[in-house]
Amino acid sequence: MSPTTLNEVAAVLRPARRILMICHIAPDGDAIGSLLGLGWLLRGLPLRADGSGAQAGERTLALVCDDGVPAPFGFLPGAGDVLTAPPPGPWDVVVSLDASDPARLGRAFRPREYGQAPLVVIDHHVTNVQFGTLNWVDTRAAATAQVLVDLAGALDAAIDRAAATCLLTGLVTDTRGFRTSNTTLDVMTTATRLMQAGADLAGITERALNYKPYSLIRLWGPALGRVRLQQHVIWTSITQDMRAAINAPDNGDSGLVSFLMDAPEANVAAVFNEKPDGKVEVGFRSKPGYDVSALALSLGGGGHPQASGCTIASPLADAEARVLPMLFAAAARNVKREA
Ligand SMILES: [Mn+2]
Repeated sequence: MSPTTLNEVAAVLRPARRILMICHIAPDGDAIGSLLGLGWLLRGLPLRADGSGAQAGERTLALVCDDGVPAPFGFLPGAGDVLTAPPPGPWDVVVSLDASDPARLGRAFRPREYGQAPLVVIDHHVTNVQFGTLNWVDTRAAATAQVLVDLAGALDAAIDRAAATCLLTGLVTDTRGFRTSNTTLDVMTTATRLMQAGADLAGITERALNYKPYSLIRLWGPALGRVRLQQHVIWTSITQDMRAAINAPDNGDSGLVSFLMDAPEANVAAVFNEKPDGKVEVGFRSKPGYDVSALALSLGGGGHPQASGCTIASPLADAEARVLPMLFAAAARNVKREA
């Protein structure tokens, strides 16, 4: 199978009347921003009569995320339209956004219901397993939102203010405010285009990136109290007891693992987050030159060299015992120096 081109993806999407779009579970700003952003691009794209006698008319779009829209992204245009389960088909096309494998789509992914509809995978994760009929996976892109700006060009779709706001949110959150090592000139050029289209960079940064509710700031207290540094690995954990003690919601660590990675003594950072079902969600970060994507993949997760994650179905202490040796190995191996 030859690699998919952006024009092939555009050719499949352009005539489609009924489109189901799904982003990954535990969604971040790029997942939600890409889901909503593609929705706005397609709403603004005229649906022409296709010569088969069918009338030109409105597209039917369904935007789905198993876990809904997290609070920091509730301000995005169209956030209220996101469904937590797909409505009945049939669909002309199903699109997966920002997900490296089908398990990341959760219960929303129901391939047996798709019939002949092609599955279009649009992503930027180096760990993507190419599970679509068409796979447009651009690993040079800093965000799926950036890939969608390229797709807008191939579709000849106008980027209105709503689309630009959603897509810039994806870029801002995945690059932590244009600070990650994959923040290239292309990223900045794309961001400039989105600002020219009306997206408010400062507003997006404030609402989507800096968002830290009081309950989560309080949770950082006990989490930072047990932080450890060993062999250039910095890590901590968040237990259900800690959350219960301060009534903190079960929605991640809101950037704690990125904060830990700011320590100059560390090459690799991790936060072990105990979930209500007893499983442990682990977030990984690394300094440029170190790679946490391979270990996340080997643990059933995925991500990027500098940011990845996985879920481990064992108690917290067992999860730490299993993962820490892998972190020590990753922190000892400078992939840039070896290349
Ligand atoms: Mn992403």
